[in-house]
Amino acid sequence: MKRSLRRLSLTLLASTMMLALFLRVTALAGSATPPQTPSNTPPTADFTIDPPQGVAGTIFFFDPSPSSDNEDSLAWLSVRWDYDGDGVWDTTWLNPGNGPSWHTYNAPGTYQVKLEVKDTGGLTDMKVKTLQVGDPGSNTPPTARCAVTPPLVPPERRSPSAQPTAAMPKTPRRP
Ligand SMILES: [Ca+2]
Ligand SMILES: [Ca+2]
Repeated sequence: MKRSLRRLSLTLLASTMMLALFLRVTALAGSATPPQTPSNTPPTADFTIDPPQGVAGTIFFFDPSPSSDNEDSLAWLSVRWDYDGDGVWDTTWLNPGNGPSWHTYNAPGTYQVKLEVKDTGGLTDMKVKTLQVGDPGSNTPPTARCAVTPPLVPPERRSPSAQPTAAMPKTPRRP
């Protein structure tokens, strides 16, 4: 009888300890806050074209370095180009840290140059710029620039000696 009582008390003690342990673990699990994952924001695509306009055969340089991202530096971004705006990407994903890309156009026209930028989180942004490519054979009007040195002085400010002094021919009088 004593032994069975002792066994019962041991069992009760063990159960109590197990329950306490369970409650402790549950409380810890409930109070633990989920890890804070920083929210990613999409990049901002931007680029420059050098020269800003040209003719067929001109080598244009496209620089994506004005692009930016809040979380990734430029070297961590990926860029790709659609130079002629036909909806077909003309490059694979490139590292903008490698500098500008270049392209020439065989035919004159107005092209919608498209840049897509992707960050390491997979978020993207696009930028489109219009590029005028002229005909290398066509003649373009010159740009007129004029400068006068020294500046012209209005006639009323001229000195009398500067006036033309040619004498009027006298008409012979009739007798
Ligand atoms: Ca980002
Ligand atoms: Ca294309």
